[in-house]
Amino acid sequence: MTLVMGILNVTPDSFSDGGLYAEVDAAIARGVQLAHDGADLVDVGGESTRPGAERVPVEEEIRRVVPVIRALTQAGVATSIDTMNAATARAAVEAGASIVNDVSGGLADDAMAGVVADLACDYIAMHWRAHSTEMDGRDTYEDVVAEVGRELDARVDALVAAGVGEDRIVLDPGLGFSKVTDTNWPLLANLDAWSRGRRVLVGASRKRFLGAAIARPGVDAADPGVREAATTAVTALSAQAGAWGVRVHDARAAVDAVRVVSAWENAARPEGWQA
Ligand code: PMM
Repeated sequence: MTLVMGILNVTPDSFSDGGLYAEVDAAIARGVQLAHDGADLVDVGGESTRPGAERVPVEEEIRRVVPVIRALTQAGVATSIDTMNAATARAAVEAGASIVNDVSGGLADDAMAGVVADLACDYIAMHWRAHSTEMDGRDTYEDVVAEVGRELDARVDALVAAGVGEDRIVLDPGLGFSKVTDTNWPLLANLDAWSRGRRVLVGASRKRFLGAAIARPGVDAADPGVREAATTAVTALSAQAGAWGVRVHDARAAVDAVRVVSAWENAARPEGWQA
Protein backbone atom coordinates (compact mmCIF):
# COMPACT_ATOMS: atom_id res chain seq x y z
CA MET A 1 0.00 0.00 0.00
CA THR A 2 1.10 3.55 -0.66
CA LEU A 3 2.95 4.98 2.31
CA VAL A 4 1.76 8.22 3.90
CA MET A 5 4.40 10.72 4.93
CA GLY A 6 3.09 13.47 7.22
CA ILE A 7 4.64 16.94 6.86
CA LEU A 8 6.18 18.55 9.92
CA ASN A 9 7.84 21.87 9.15
CA VAL A 10 9.81 23.19 12.11
CA THR A 11 10.20 26.56 10.41
CA PRO A 12 8.86 30.04 10.95
CA ASP A 13 8.06 30.60 7.25
CA SER A 14 6.69 27.56 5.35
CA PHE A 15 3.86 28.39 2.99
CA SER A 16 0.90 26.72 4.67
CA ASP A 17 1.86 25.79 8.23
CA GLY A 18 4.93 27.99 8.80
CA GLY A 19 5.40 29.21 12.33
CA LEU A 20 2.83 26.91 13.87
CA TYR A 21 5.28 24.28 15.05
CA ALA A 22 8.35 26.39 15.52
CA GLU A 23 8.45 25.51 19.19
CA VAL A 24 10.02 22.12 19.72
CA ASP A 25 7.34 20.85 22.09
CA ALA A 26 4.58 21.82 19.72
CA ALA A 27 6.48 20.16 16.85
CA ILE A 28 6.82 16.92 18.78
CA ALA A 29 3.14 16.95 19.67
CA ARG A 30 2.23 17.56 16.03
CA GLY A 31 4.48 14.67 14.91
CA VAL A 32 2.85 12.31 17.40
CA GLN A 33 -0.55 13.49 16.16
CA LEU A 34 0.41 12.78 12.54
CA ALA A 35 1.45 9.23 13.52
CA HIS A 36 -1.79 8.84 15.46
CA ASP A 37 -3.67 9.94 12.33
CA GLY A 38 -2.02 7.08 10.47
CA ALA A 39 1.13 8.58 8.94
CA ASP A 40 3.71 5.84 8.31
CA LEU A 41 6.46 8.39 8.56
CA VAL A 42 6.79 11.99 9.74
CA ASP A 43 8.91 14.17 7.44
CA VAL A 44 10.74 16.72 9.60
CA GLY A 45 12.08 19.83 7.89
CA GLY A 46 13.93 22.83 9.32
CA GLU A 47 14.29 24.96 6.18
CA SER A 48 11.40 26.31 4.13
CA THR A 49 11.58 25.69 0.37
CA ARG A 50 8.63 27.84 -0.66
CA PRO A 51 9.36 30.11 -3.65
CA GLY A 52 11.47 33.06 -2.54
CA ALA A 53 12.53 31.57 0.81
CA GLU A 54 15.99 32.48 2.09
CA ARG A 55 18.48 29.77 3.13
CA VAL A 56 18.81 28.82 6.79
CA PRO A 57 22.32 28.33 8.27
CA VAL A 58 22.99 24.62 8.66
CA GLU A 59 23.64 24.91 12.42
CA GLU A 60 20.22 26.52 12.86
CA GLU A 61 18.59 23.80 10.76
CA ILE A 62 20.19 21.08 12.90
CA ARG A 63 19.14 22.93 16.06
CA ARG A 64 15.52 22.94 14.85
CA VAL A 65 15.19 19.34 13.69
CA VAL A 66 17.40 17.09 15.82
CA PRO A 67 15.52 17.43 19.16
CA VAL A 68 12.26 16.78 17.33
CA ILE A 69 13.57 13.68 15.56
CA ARG A 70 15.12 12.37 18.76
CA ALA A 71 11.88 12.78 20.71
CA LEU A 72 9.72 11.28 17.96
CA THR A 73 12.09 8.32 17.69
CA GLN A 74 11.80 7.79 21.44
CA ALA A 75 8.02 7.92 21.07
CA GLY A 76 8.21 5.17 18.44
CA VAL A 77 7.39 7.46 15.49
CA ALA A 78 9.33 6.81 12.27
CA THR A 79 10.81 9.94 10.70
CA SER A 80 12.51 11.20 7.58
CA ILE A 81 14.63 14.33 7.37
CA ASP A 82 13.76 16.95 4.75
CA THR A 83 17.10 18.63 4.06
CA MET A 84 19.50 19.66 1.31
CA ASN A 85 22.47 19.64 3.70
CA ALA A 86 24.68 16.60 4.21
CA ALA A 87 25.56 17.64 7.78
CA THR A 88 21.88 17.86 8.72
CA ALA A 89 21.17 14.52 7.03
CA ARG A 90 23.89 12.86 9.08
CA ALA A 91 22.82 14.47 12.38
CA ALA A 92 19.18 13.56 11.74
CA VAL A 93 19.88 9.91 10.86
CA GLU A 94 22.12 9.63 13.91
CA ALA A 95 19.19 11.00 15.96
CA GLY A 96 16.88 8.30 14.54
CA ALA A 97 15.58 9.37 11.11
CA SER A 98 15.37 6.48 8.67
CA ILE A 99 15.13 8.29 5.32
CA VAL A 100 16.85 11.36 3.86
CA ASN A 101 14.45 13.48 1.78
CA ASP A 102 16.50 15.90 -0.33
CA VAL A 103 14.51 18.34 -2.48
CA SER A 104 17.67 19.06 -4.47
CA GLY A 105 18.38 15.41 -5.32
CA GLY A 106 21.97 15.94 -4.20
CA LEU A 107 22.61 19.06 -6.27
CA ALA A 108 22.67 21.59 -3.41
CA ASP A 109 25.44 19.93 -1.40
CA ASP A 110 28.28 18.00 -3.04
CA ALA A 111 28.79 16.06 0.18
CA MET A 112 25.25 14.66 0.26
CA ALA A 113 25.74 11.59 -1.98
CA GLY A 114 28.77 10.39 -0.03
CA VAL A 115 27.05 10.87 3.32
CA VAL A 116 23.95 8.98 2.16
CA ALA A 117 26.16 6.17 0.83
CA ASP A 118 27.85 6.06 4.21
CA LEU A 119 24.56 6.12 6.16
CA ALA A 120 23.15 3.35 3.91
CA CYS A 121 19.61 4.70 4.35
CA ASP A 122 16.81 5.26 1.84
CA TYR A 123 17.12 8.53 -0.07
CA ILE A 124 14.44 10.57 -1.80
CA ALA A 125 15.85 12.45 -4.79
CA MET A 126 13.49 15.19 -5.90
CA HIS A 127 13.61 16.91 -9.29
CA TRP A 128 15.10 20.34 -8.67
CA ARG A 129 16.78 23.00 -10.76
CA ALA A 130 17.58 25.90 -8.45
CA HIS A 131 17.20 27.30 -4.95
CA SER A 132 13.92 28.92 -3.90
CA THR A 133 15.03 32.44 -4.75
CA GLU A 134 15.64 31.44 -8.39
CA MET A 135 13.44 28.43 -9.10
CA ASP A 136 10.54 30.30 -10.66
CA GLY A 137 12.86 31.53 -13.42
CA ARG A 138 13.94 27.96 -14.27
CA ASP A 139 10.57 26.57 -15.27
CA THR A 140 10.74 26.22 -19.06
CA TYR A 141 10.39 22.79 -20.67
CA GLU A 142 9.77 21.55 -24.19
CA ASP A 143 8.68 18.16 -22.90
CA VAL A 144 8.46 18.19 -19.12
CA VAL A 145 8.05 14.42 -18.74
CA ALA A 146 11.12 13.61 -20.85
CA GLU A 147 13.26 16.35 -19.32
CA VAL A 148 12.41 15.56 -15.70
CA GLY A 149 13.07 11.88 -16.49
CA ARG A 150 16.49 12.67 -17.97
CA GLU A 151 17.46 15.06 -15.17
CA LEU A 152 16.48 12.50 -12.52
CA ASP A 153 18.36 9.75 -14.36
CA ALA A 154 21.48 11.95 -14.15
CA ARG A 155 20.95 12.29 -10.39
CA VAL A 156 20.57 8.53 -10.01
CA ASP A 157 23.79 7.96 -11.98
CA ALA A 158 25.69 10.43 -9.77
CA LEU A 159 24.30 8.93 -6.57
CA VAL A 160 25.10 5.38 -7.62
CA ALA A 161 28.61 6.47 -8.66
CA ALA A 162 29.06 7.87 -5.13
CA GLY A 163 28.12 4.50 -3.63
CA VAL A 164 24.38 4.92 -2.92
CA GLY A 165 22.57 1.60 -3.48
CA GLU A 166 20.27 1.95 -6.48
CA ASP A 167 17.43 0.24 -4.60
CA ARG A 168 17.78 2.88 -1.85
CA ILE A 169 16.68 5.67 -4.18
CA VAL A 170 13.11 6.99 -4.39
CA LEU A 171 12.31 9.60 -7.07
CA ASP A 172 10.03 12.61 -6.72
CA PRO A 173 8.86 14.89 -9.58
CA GLY A 174 9.22 18.04 -7.44
CA LEU A 175 5.73 19.41 -7.95
CA GLY A 176 5.79 23.21 -7.78
CA PHE A 177 9.60 23.36 -7.89
CA SER A 178 10.59 25.09 -11.13
CA LYS A 179 7.17 24.06 -12.48
CA VAL A 180 4.41 26.39 -13.54
CA THR A 181 0.84 25.23 -13.05
CA ASP A 182 0.50 23.32 -16.30
CA THR A 183 3.80 21.47 -16.08
CA ASN A 184 2.83 19.65 -12.87
CA TRP A 185 -0.06 17.66 -14.33
CA PRO A 186 1.83 15.74 -17.07
CA LEU A 187 4.26 14.53 -14.40
CA LEU A 188 1.36 13.18 -12.34
CA ALA A 189 -0.43 11.71 -15.33
CA ASN A 190 2.71 9.91 -16.51
CA LEU A 191 4.39 8.65 -13.33
CA ASP A 192 5.71 5.52 -15.04
CA ALA A 193 7.17 7.37 -18.00
CA TRP A 194 9.65 9.54 -16.10
CA SER A 195 10.29 7.25 -13.12
CA ARG A 196 11.09 4.22 -15.27
CA GLY A 197 9.82 1.73 -12.70
CA ARG A 198 11.56 3.24 -9.68
CA ARG A 199 9.76 4.02 -6.42
CA VAL A 200 7.94 7.36 -6.60
CA LEU A 201 6.98 9.90 -3.94
CA VAL A 202 4.29 12.49 -4.79
CA GLY A 203 4.30 15.78 -2.87
CA ALA A 204 1.24 17.69 -4.07
CA SER A 205 -0.23 18.66 -0.72
CA ARG A 206 -1.97 22.09 -0.82
CA LYS A 207 0.28 23.33 -3.63
CA ARG A 208 -0.58 26.25 -5.91
CA PHE A 209 -1.24 24.16 -9.03
CA LEU A 210 -4.11 22.45 -7.19
CA GLY A 211 -5.57 25.86 -6.43
CA ALA A 212 -5.52 26.69 -10.13
CA ALA A 213 -7.43 23.48 -10.94
CA ILE A 214 -10.22 24.07 -8.40
CA ALA A 215 -10.55 27.87 -8.75
CA ARG A 216 -14.09 28.99 -9.53
CA PRO A 217 -16.51 31.61 -8.19
CA GLY A 218 -17.04 31.02 -4.48
CA VAL A 219 -13.82 29.04 -4.00
CA ASP A 220 -10.91 31.02 -2.56
CA ALA A 221 -8.25 28.79 -4.11
CA ALA A 222 -5.50 31.16 -2.95
CA ASP A 223 -6.01 29.76 0.55
CA PRO A 224 -3.86 26.58 0.89
CA GLY A 225 -6.38 25.09 3.37
CA VAL A 226 -9.06 25.09 0.66
CA ARG A 227 -6.90 22.71 -1.42
CA GLU A 228 -7.31 19.78 0.97
CA ALA A 229 -9.96 17.81 -0.95
CA ALA A 230 -7.95 18.30 -4.16
CA THR A 231 -4.90 16.95 -2.33
CA THR A 232 -6.84 13.87 -1.27
CA ALA A 233 -7.95 13.30 -4.85
CA VAL A 234 -4.30 13.39 -5.96
CA THR A 235 -3.44 10.93 -3.18
CA ALA A 236 -6.08 8.48 -4.40
CA LEU A 237 -4.95 8.77 -8.01
CA SER A 238 -1.28 8.44 -7.02
CA ALA A 239 -2.06 5.31 -5.02
CA GLN A 240 -3.96 3.90 -7.95
CA ALA A 241 -0.99 4.65 -10.22
CA GLY A 242 1.28 2.68 -7.86
CA ALA A 243 3.13 5.50 -6.10
CA TRP A 244 5.39 4.34 -3.26
CA GLY A 245 4.37 7.28 -1.08
CA VAL A 246 2.61 10.62 -0.75
CA ARG A 247 3.81 13.57 1.31
CA VAL A 248 0.84 15.35 2.92
CA HIS A 249 -0.27 17.75 5.63
CA ASP A 250 -3.46 15.83 6.51
CA ALA A 251 -2.40 12.24 7.21
CA ARG A 252 -5.86 10.98 8.14
CA ALA A 253 -7.43 12.00 4.82
CA ALA A 254 -4.51 10.47 2.90
CA VAL A 255 -4.70 7.16 4.76
CA ASP A 256 -8.44 7.03 4.08
CA ALA A 257 -7.81 7.63 0.37
CA VAL A 258 -5.11 4.96 0.18
CA ARG A 259 -7.39 2.46 1.92
CA VAL A 260 -10.25 3.21 -0.44
CA VAL A 261 -7.99 2.54 -3.42
CA SER A 262 -6.84 -0.69 -1.85
CA ALA A 263 -10.42 -1.88 -1.19
CA TRP A 264 -11.37 -0.96 -4.76
CA GLU A 265 -8.41 -2.80 -6.23
CA ASN A 266 -8.95 -5.88 -4.08
CA ALA A 267 -12.50 -6.13 -5.38
CA ALA A 268 -11.47 -6.07 -9.03
CA ARG A 269 -12.43 -9.18 -10.97
CA PRO A 270 -9.57 -11.38 -12.06
CA GLU A 271 -8.24 -10.81 -15.55
CA GLY A 272 -10.16 -12.79 -18.12
CA TRP A 273 -13.35 -12.84 -16.04
CA GLN A 274 -16.50 -12.70 -18.16
CA ALA A 275 -20.16 -12.28 -17.24
N1 PMM B 1 7.70 19.86 -1.14
C1 PMM B 1 8.05 20.71 -0.16
C2 PMM B 1 9.05 20.36 0.76
N2 PMM B 1 9.67 19.16 0.69
N3 PMM B 1 9.95 17.07 -0.35
C3 PMM B 1 9.64 16.21 -1.33
N4 PMM B 1 10.27 15.02 -1.43
N5 PMM B 1 8.68 16.51 -2.25
C4 PMM B 1 8.00 17.69 -2.24
O1 PMM B 1 7.15 17.90 -3.12
C5 PMM B 1 8.33 18.65 -1.23
C6 PMM B 1 9.32 18.28 -0.29
C7 PMM B 1 7.36 22.04 -0.05
O2 PMM B 1 6.17 21.94 0.65
P1 PMM B 1 5.98 22.25 2.25
O3 PMM B 1 6.37 23.67 2.47
O4 PMM B 1 4.54 21.98 2.52
O5 PMM B 1 6.82 21.32 3.05
